[in-house]
Amino acid sequence: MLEKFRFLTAGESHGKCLTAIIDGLPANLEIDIEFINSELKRRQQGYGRGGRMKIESDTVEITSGVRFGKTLGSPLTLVIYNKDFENWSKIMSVNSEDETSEKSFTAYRPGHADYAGSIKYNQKDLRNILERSSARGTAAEVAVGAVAKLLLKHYGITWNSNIIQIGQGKTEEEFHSEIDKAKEAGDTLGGKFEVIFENLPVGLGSHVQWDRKLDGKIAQAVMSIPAVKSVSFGNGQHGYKIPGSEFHDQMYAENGKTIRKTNNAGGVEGGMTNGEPLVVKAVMKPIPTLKTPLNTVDSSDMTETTAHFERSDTCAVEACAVVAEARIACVLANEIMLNNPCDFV
Ligand code: EPS
Repeated sequence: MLEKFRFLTAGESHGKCLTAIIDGLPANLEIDIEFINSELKRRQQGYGRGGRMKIESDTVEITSGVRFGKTLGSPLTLVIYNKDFENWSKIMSVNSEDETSEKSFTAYRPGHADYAGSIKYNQKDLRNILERSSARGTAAEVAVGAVAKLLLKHYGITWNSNIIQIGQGKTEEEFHSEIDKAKEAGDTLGGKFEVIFENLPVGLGSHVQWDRKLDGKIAQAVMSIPAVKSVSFGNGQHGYKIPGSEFHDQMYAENGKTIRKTNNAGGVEGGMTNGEPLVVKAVMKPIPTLKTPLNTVDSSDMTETTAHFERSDTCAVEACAVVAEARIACVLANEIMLNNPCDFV
């Protein structure tokens, strides 16, 4: 189906820059660059991030679609420069005369895109897969999501996210000690988080066609974040444990309004928002680049070896929640624009 708010991103992890083009924004939307930059900063933070975040201080440059602080309705282009590129300019050069085997690697990292990507794209140097499969690309998505959030904010929609669990830890103190322990062991940790959007109108999405169902669209958007392995809505993950009489959110009338006392559906029924908070939960697996390397195969000679290690994070669940906010904001902005009879705000 034809979507309205669409975007594509481009850029390698150690390339010159990340770029995103957004199409389908309304005209006259105020673009607060400081807000976009503050979202980029949130993505860089969180206990357990690695060395790259000490190098970068992500900020955005807008090169099209905005004039005098407001959108024109034309495609909006966002650029984030990689500071680390100055250390990689030869290795990531676009020119054939610079070709080098420096920083090439051939030992697959289990859990990453290296194996399938190298076969699919017929690449001997696994760096040619790593560079685009790296979670660095999520910086561009967070910038796009920040623009989507500005549209949602215009309509009074609010959001937040919480970390539910990291390893065995359920409190912030425990998150930190779990991450410290993993770091010391040269290991990595995943976690579970939730993202909540409130004040959404009833009826975003639709029950009439499978590819218009909002929960399906959001699941795709969140599941495709690097390392996310599970997405659910409300109490959906536990839906097999309790009978329908307890699971479904019963309705009551209060001052001419329909109200609920529970939100096990997570704000979506029949593929549409139902006016309750949208609650999306997701699990991020541990990052697959480990200092204590896993058993693997070297693709150059098919011998058994241990996986390539490259600077990485011990835990990036906090950043992942920020990325999920951004991805969901884009899906919601699209639904708002599909329902919008005009191309301006
Ligand atoms: C990341 C940038 C990357 C990694 C990390 C996330 O930069 P570098 O490879 O230069 O350290 O730190 O990506 C991964 C761990 C991964 O497996 O993709 C970022 O900007 O978030």
